Amino acid sequence: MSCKTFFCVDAHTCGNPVRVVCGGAPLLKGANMSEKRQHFLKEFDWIRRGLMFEPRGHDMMSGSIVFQPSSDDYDVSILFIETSGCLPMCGHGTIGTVTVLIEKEIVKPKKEGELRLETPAGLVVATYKRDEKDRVKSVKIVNIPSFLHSSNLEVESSVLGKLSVDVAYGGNFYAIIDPQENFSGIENFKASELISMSKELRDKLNEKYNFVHPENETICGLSHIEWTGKIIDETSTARNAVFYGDKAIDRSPCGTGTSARMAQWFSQGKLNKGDEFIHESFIGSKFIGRIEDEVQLGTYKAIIPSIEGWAKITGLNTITIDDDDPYAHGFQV
Ligand code: PYC
Repeated sequence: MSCKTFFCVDAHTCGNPVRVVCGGAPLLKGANMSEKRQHFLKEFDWIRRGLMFEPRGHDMMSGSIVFQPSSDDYDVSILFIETSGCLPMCGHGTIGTVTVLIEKEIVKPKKEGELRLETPAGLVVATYKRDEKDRVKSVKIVNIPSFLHSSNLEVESSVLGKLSVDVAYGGNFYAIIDPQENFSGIENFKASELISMSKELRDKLNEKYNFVHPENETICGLSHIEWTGKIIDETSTARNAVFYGDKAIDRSPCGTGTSARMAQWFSQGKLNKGDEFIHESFIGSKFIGRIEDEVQLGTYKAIIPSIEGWAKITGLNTITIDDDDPYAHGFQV
């Protein structure tokens, strides 16, 4: 019998959970976080399932495991864990992780106000501001190059009928479904209805098309569906409801989903370098996005997006995974 202990700080970013594993991480092999992610998936995925699935987690659970950096170029390395797997990049997860690492003094930044993060998708630079109580007030992350992968792909929904979707990359591949003849916008749907329609569309799009990152073939497959619709607050630019895992709608505006959507708008000429993009989530929480730069990524005209948001710590959580427990490695219903 063996019992493993994980020292976690639980938080949420704009309403979406982030469980940050600060102690108990396995030793991973690999020259960088992308290679270490492959090693984790092969040998240690039970840790993700145990910490994310019921009975220790839930459908929306998401988080990160913190590692020593692979090189002096970084302050810290991060592996993202979620109900769906190990994402190459997670925006709300990064904002929550930075808040935890700074507020709980788990990592001492080389430069005050900045953390250089090694993620499986590449370098992400985070800057943070403190409030008068010295807590982290907000975190801005400069994300990896994001691009529109394809436009107007056709997919048939058994509920809605024929849909036209764009696919964009912002750290994960997103099918963006904007209002159109057969879809009137997220304001007319419950979260449970969006969830029940999303999985079919993701499966069909992955069956029909190939989504592979031009520089890293381990980043492949469409993982998220980003439904859009009318804003609630008139100061916002746009609103979304992002489906992930098997049953989750992101409570935050989704950092990688916001990056993907900014890349889509950039390609459509609706957003330029320097423009701000205030993105509202399904529950009305907000991220401030911005196009920091334009770059070429293979054949794609990409953007470097930044995302700014806030997170709050909700508690300290020492979690055990005991082989003796029939649900040691979690379950999904
Ligand atoms: O914020 O990038 C994000 C994210 C991905 C999945 C859920 N949130």
